[in-house]
Amino acid sequence: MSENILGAFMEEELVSQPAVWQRAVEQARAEQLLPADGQRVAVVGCGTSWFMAQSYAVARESAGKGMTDAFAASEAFLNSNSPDRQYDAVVAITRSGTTTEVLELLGALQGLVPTVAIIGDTSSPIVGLADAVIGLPYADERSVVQTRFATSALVYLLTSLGMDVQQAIDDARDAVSAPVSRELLDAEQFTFLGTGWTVGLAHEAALKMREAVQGWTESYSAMEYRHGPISIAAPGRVTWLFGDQPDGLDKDMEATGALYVRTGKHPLAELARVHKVTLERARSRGLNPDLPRNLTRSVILNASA
Ligand code: F1P
Repeated sequence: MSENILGAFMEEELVSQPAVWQRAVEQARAEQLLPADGQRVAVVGCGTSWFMAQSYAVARESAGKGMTDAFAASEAFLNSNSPDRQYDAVVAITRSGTTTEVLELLGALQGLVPTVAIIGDTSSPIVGLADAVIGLPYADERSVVQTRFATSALVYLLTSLGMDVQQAIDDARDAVSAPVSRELLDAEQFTFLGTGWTVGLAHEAALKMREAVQGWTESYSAMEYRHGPISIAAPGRVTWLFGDQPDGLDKDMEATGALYVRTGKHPLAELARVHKVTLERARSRGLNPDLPRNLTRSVILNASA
């Protein structure tokens, strides 16, 4: 692999997702490091990791495993600053293990509430801060833009809830190898939609294209989309649904003239397909998603990353 090829790391990492997800499934089945069923859990992270936290939180609570809330680490209302809002455990998601807001939060929670960190870099400082560590070093990445760590962390977490992700793995094999159509490459704007646990995936897809393509993207819950944002849909633009469609949305989309993408494939595989589209859109604009503008692998405040 040549480092001169734009997004060479991102390509290798996104294509490896089906195989890496399989490893995450096996690891999740072999470990029991997450909070027990019934516990009140807060899940935290920043950026991509926050969106994975959102997906997990909805999936856990929907599966009847206990109250689960997701917070951006910088905006978390946890035991230390809100005595009325008591959590039994906090789960932190971070690829780097060096993100300042996550480290500060776990530091503040030490001795107050049990914490579990799900991480990519198993030599990072978060290892000394969290009470338990779930390491996914085989999913760690060299590209600044995250693909497989985030999705593998979510695969691990969903598997821990008893969700079977085999369909995602099967669908993703096609998703990461299928060619990207000219219409998707040239589209002016993308809006991503989800329902339930896939809303977090929609937010992540939109972030990916902002980071790597510097493009105009939006993301909503599919029901909320009709409360205003659908005005943005127009010919030459794309609206992409992850998972179930609310009644009548296809008819509403037809009237807009936008390209409506709704494949019926597993939502995680659809996110992997967005990764591929993102890579090709970045390349077609001469951008390197391994090194996006104004972004580092980890946001370390008051220091250079
Ligand atoms: C979180 C994050 C990423 C973002 C970029 C900077 O990192 O904000 O979401 O894409 O890579 O860092 P982490 O805490 O998961 O390492």
